[in-house]
Amino acid sequence: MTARRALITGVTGQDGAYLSQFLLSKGYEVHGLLRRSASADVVNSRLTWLGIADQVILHDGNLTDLSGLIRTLTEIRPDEIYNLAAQSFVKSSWQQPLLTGTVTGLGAGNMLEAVRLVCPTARFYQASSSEMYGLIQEPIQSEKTPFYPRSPYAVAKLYAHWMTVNYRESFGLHASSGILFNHESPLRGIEFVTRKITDGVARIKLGLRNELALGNLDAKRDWGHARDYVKAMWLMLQQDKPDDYVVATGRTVSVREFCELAFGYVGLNMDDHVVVDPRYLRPAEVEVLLGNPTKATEALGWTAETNLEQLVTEMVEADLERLKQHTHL
Ligand code: NDP
Ligand code: GDR
Repeated sequence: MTARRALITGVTGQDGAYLSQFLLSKGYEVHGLLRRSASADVVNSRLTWLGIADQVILHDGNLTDLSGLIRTLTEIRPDEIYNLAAQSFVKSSWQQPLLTGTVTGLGAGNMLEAVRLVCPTARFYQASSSEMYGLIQEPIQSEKTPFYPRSPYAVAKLYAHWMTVNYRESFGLHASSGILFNHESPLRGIEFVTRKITDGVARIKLGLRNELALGNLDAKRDWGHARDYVKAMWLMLQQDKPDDYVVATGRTVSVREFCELAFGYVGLNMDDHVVVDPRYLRPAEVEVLLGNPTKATEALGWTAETNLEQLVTEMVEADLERLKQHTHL
């Protein structure tokens, strides 16, 4: 039997790397869309970190280039397509609102068009986000909770989400949307708050720095592990019918509590090191998110396997290790 083929956009990002690893373990032939960079040597560092860089087949491409997407799909003929590519940093979306709309919003539209034209029977996953709930309309958010986006990023994601629903309903595509709450890992981008904290904790512990500047310490998030969340993406595409699912842990904690856990793990007190810097505040904040993953649990058999304490431990240890290697401490 020939191996099933998957195409992942955003393959060089956090989720793209873990999803590649997961699909390879299932025997898939894994293809990834790679946007050209002048720093090609660092571009697939996450795949390298996981030891799978030579097993993923990379194709030059960009979500904003529809003709390129059509050619790539024609060449690969994938069975499953995971659209993970995006300008994904919420804070940057106020600086680059139209770029974010073009990539994160219209880019998903391009991908759906390409699928409709080239391989309409392929299964499609869209990386939707809990940010779409923004100014929350219910204390616990489920698939039925109304959306209220609070950033250009969230507005763009909402467009992509509804295009996915619309292409499913209009053209019968097997297109599913995963409304994923925050998920982190040692491969998280350094600008996101969890990784910024664990990297900061490791630097302070190793005596490389004494201070960590953060923004809103009261914001609360439902944080899980990326390795667990990519399994939910795959499970959605194994169902007979496409649908939308919330993927979350069902527990929310503040940035302050995340800091306490991370500093506490290495025997430090956050109050001795954390300072608030208004530069990291946002024009409009998402104060709290808390997801209800019941549908994913009942329909997909999915649950978060890693708790917050384990996640923090893994991230701090990985950053300590990385810094020790780089600084030869
Ligand atoms: P990352 O920011 O780590 O990865 C984003 C990926 O998109 C990178 O591979 C990046 O490439 C690629 N990319 C950016 N712009 C383009 C473009 N124009 N054309 C092609 N590729 C592009 O994100 P995550 O892995 O954390 O998240 C994956 C997806 O899930 C994103 O869509 C994100 O918005 C969404 N999401 C993430 C959540 C989370 O908590 N992590 C929660 C909910 C949704 P490069 O390496 O070249 O920059
Ligand atoms: P988020 O993640 O915006 O939820 O989007 P991020 O880690 O950037 O922020 C989480 C919360 O922490 C507060 N915060 C800070 N954030 C950053 N980045 N840096 C700081 O110094 C800082 N101090 C406090 C923020 O204000 C915010 O409230 C992530 C991304 O992965 C999106 O792509 C994804 O869709 C959502 O998660 C779900």
